[in-house]
Amino acid sequence: MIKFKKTSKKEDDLTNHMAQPKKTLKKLIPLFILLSLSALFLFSYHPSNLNTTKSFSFNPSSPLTHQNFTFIIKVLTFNRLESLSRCLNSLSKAHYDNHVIHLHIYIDHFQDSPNGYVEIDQNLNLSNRILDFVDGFSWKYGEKLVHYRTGNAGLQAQWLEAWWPSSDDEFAFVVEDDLELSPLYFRFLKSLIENYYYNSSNFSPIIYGASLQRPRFVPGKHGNKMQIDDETQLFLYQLVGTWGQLLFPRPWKEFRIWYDTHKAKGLKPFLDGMVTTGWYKKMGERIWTPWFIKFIHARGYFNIYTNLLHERAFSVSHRDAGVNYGKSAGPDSSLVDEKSFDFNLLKLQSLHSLKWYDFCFKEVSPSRIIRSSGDLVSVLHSVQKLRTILLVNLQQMSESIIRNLLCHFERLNIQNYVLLGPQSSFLLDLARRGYPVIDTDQFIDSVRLQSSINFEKSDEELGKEVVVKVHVVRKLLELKYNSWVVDSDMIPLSSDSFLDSYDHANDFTLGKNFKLVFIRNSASALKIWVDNVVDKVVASVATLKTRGSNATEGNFVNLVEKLLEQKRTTFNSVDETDFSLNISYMDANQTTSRNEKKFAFWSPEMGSERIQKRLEEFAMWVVDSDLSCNAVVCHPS
Ligand SMILES: *[C@@H]1O[C@H](CO)[C@@H](O)[C@H](O)[C@H]1NC(C)=O
Ligand SMILES: *[C@@H]1O[C@H](CO)[C@@H](O)[C@H](O)[C@H]1NC(C)=O
Ligand SMILES: *[C@@H]1O[C@H](CO)[C@@H](O)[C@H](O)[C@H]1NC(C)=O
Ligand SMILES: *[C@@H]1O[C@H](CO)[C@@H](O)[C@H](O)[C@H]1NC(C)=O
Ligand SMILES: *[C@@H]1O[C@H](CO)[C@@H](O)[C@H](O)[C@H]1NC(C)=O
Ligand SMILES: CC(=O)N[C@H]1CO[C@H](CO)[C@@H](O)[C@@H]1O
Repeated sequence: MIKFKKTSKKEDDLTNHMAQPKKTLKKLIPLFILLSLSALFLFSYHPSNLNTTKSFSFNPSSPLTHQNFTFIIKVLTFNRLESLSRCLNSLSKAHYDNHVIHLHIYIDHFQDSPNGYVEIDQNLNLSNRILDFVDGFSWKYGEKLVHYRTGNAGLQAQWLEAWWPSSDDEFAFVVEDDLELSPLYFRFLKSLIENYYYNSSNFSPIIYGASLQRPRFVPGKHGNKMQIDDETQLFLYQLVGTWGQLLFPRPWKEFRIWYDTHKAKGLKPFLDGMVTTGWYKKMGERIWTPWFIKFIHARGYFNIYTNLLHERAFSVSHRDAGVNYGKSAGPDSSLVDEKSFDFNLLKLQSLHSLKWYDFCFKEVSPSRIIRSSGDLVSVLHSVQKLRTILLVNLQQMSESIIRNLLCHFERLNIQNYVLLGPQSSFLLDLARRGYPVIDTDQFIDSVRLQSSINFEKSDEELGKEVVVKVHVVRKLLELKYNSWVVDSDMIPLSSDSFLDSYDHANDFTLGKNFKLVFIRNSASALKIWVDNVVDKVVASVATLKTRGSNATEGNFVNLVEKLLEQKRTTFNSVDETDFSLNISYMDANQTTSRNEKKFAFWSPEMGSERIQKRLEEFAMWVVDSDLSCNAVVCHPS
């Protein structure tokens, strides 16, 4: 039993970044089988009907004027009476300011004892003492509910089965028994809920809760050190913090459903590049966080954290001997107390002014949506260092292909791009996840104010796309950036695929095959662009209808090419097949040396399914069934 229990130390490593314990797996295997059996057993009963005792120990006549949202503390405990006692006492000493607070205590059952009756008796005695203590514990702030299991559930089931929100106004605060809470913790959580949940100007559906622990761990391999400036009291981070985690109702429900779907289909929460995936491979279903992390990664959700300095936090873990540690590791942080901390000085800034960090602890900038050329300037600063910008057109490509492309950018550390597409929930989702986007519909409106552009219905999308590209390139030239203009029917094969390696005799380089344009930043290019291209391209798009709409004819490269020819401006013409893989016909087996190639591309006629199949053959399909990247790749920043 002890052997098994120690394994749950992994869970705490999530927050503690301690060296992984070197427990031999051999010893664990029989226990694992036992666990699987007990999991099966658990599956067949409905936990809320059994072993549940309810007691209402608060005085109903007390003034409950502040009752608004429902707040439930979920204490998860097992076999540490002293820890549980310290934990519950700290909870009962906190300030609740007349808010009704429910306390639900989940007591896991001991496991089968291989060492016979002596051990069984010890376990039974301990369980009885814990039940006696919990029964005698008075909770005056709301309902107390005790759930005593009939078999060992383990941490995963303890967490996952602890809560199904009964409304969007119900919040769960999950507390493992070796935690101790600051008397101020609830005041803090209440103000978070009021400010970031009920204040609609700060609400975001992608915030799943708040962790009260001191943040310490970065799960992405080779991720950044956790460095936060002293002025930052609150920030957003994707990682769950299991030492005092407040959960918001909707994301938790979504998670439970997502978990069911994936579990039932035999999918695993593997996410390459994450330390936690290694834990899952060793620990399997005994831990729950790899599942939650995978879900959060797929959805692009965030958690609120505090940075209170001097190693302080509203919740600390004592890392007690017993379940998680061979011997007590002592508290991980110090508790915020009323004397040393002025709660009134805590600033809850607006959501958009907080800093956001991903699993690599790299800062992400959600909601960079460019609606006019004026919006470009600040975004350009945030995406690049090399004075070269990639404009990636998303039009006419399926969502899965685009998400796959973005994962390649992430792997290759290509950051100097802006995505361009029509207004859609997909585009907004990309922006929300931190990708910079140009909303062509709004951008075109900002251009229309300056000149009169009107398209026939049939040319509308194409026309907008071309006109927006023309205007964006102009702005880039004015700001002295080189531009690449590409569609999303290609994949770069190396980090420097987009580095400028072309003949510098000409400012313009046009590709014949897959709509690739490179425009070098120069005074002459800007002059040509300003004098000729903008108006002419707009005019040619507008007259497309007279020649019949034709995607090939109307595309950006062709239009630029025609105009440069008209103006007798020389340009480089490159054949992309010289430095690319055409995966439409190439066999993955025949590929001699992928390393020398810059891009992979395919014919636009191939349907999404065939493209995906081909990309899989070439090992270039790097998204999972949720269409999220199957790896987290951290690059030092
Ligand atoms: C368990 O408790 C009973 C009664 O309190 C006691 O007689 C017995 O010795 C205890 N067993 C162990 C193993 O502690
Ligand atoms: C809601 O949040 C906004 C932005 O932070 C803030 O200006 C406003 O005062 C808040 N409203 C309330 C009622 O707190
Ligand atoms: C579209 O343009 C291409 C190249 O200019 C031409 O070969 C093709 O026939 C055109 N298709 C239509 C439907 O006009
Ligand atoms: C790529 O391969 C497809 C299929 O063989 C072919 O139709 C297409 O012309 C090729 N593209 C280039 C640029 O070679
Ligand atoms: C490519 O190689 C794999 C493994 O060697 C083989 O199974 C497959 O049939 C080959 N594909 C083609 C098209 O030859
Ligand atoms: C459960 C409940 O009544 N919630 C309300 C609390 O107050 C906020 C803001 O005043 C409302 O939006 C909630 O509906």
